[in-house]
Amino acid sequence: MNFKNMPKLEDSQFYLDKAIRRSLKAKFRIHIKDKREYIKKMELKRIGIIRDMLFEDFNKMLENMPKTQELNDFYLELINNNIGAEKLHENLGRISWLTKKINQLSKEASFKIEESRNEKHILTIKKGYLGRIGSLIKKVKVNVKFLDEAFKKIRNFPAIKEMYTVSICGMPNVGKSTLLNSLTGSSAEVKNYAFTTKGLMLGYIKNEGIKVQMIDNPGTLDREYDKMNSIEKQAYLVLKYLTKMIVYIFDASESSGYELEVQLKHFSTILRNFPKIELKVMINKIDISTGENILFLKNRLKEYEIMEINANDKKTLESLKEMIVKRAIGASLPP
Ligand SMILES: Nc1nc2c(ncn2[C@@H]2O[C@H](COP(=O)(O)OP(=O)(O)O)[C@@H](O)[C@H]2O)c(=O)[nH]1
Ligand SMILES: [Mg+2]
Repeated sequence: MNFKNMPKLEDSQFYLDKAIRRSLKAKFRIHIKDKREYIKKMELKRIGIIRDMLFEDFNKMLENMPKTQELNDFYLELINNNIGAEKLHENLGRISWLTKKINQLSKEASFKIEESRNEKHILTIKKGYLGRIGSLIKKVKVNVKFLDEAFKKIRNFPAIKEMYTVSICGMPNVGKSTLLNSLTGSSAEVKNYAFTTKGLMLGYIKNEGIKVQMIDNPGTLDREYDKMNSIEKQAYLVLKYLTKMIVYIFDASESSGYELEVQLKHFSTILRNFPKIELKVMINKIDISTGENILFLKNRLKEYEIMEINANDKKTLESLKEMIVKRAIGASLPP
């Protein structure tokens, strides 16, 4: 899902002003001699323009919103947490109601103008029409504002795809981003998705006809879900709903600033929260680590499959890459 095209919205009055301005520029190609006939045709034309323009602008707000059925659990929960699914639905409903109301009022006004035999009366009908439309537009002001805020949040959702997904986890500065870049190569779409610099980064491994999604997952899971900020929530939900394999990174050099014991504690938190996800353990930064530190980690992590790597050195990553691709191919085969 890519939400980058969700529109930025203006104040609701902006759309009405724009429509009225455009309607005042309406012209006829043919000359209409009779004054009453001219006014009638002109006002009918203007109402048509106002109706069409308003419909287009407000309907766009509805059309750009992905339908609930099209969204997976990950995005549904993001919406629920960041915006509120029910509130979003309510506000979209108001806009839908508005578009119907505009249609109905335009039809009624046009009908009355068609029937009218008097110029002054035509202009009175038009004035009444604009008055009613104006008060409708005022009524949806809060809804448009709400949707603008909601769309802004949705635009910042990460554009995660449905495919075999690997989360790279570990404490800050252990080498997650470096590994992502080395594994997914220069052709990968590695993007920073957040409004803060701590967003989720994505990359793709393409190999033997299979594509794997790699996510640099900054989640530290060191607080309750409700207390997490929006990026931490995204990171958590990626693990909860989308991750098929966790590649956990240890920094054996402790140059990240985190002692081995602290990293082991974090590791066990991830394990405890997501015991069912397949797990691979990387001992990183072996180029600048002491043999003692590497041995210490290996002893403490005996029951796991461990690889020793230097995230900057692609040669040390070959078997990791091979293993990921193999697992993704395995997952794509029917059971
Ligand atoms: N020497 C060495 N430095 C590394 C290695 N992996 C990462 N780094 C460095 O560690 C720092 C933090 O790496 P980064 O990928 O940003 O960590 P992240 O916060 O986990 O994403 C950077 O300066 C990297 O260049 C490694 O295997 N060896
Ligand atoms: Mg990073």
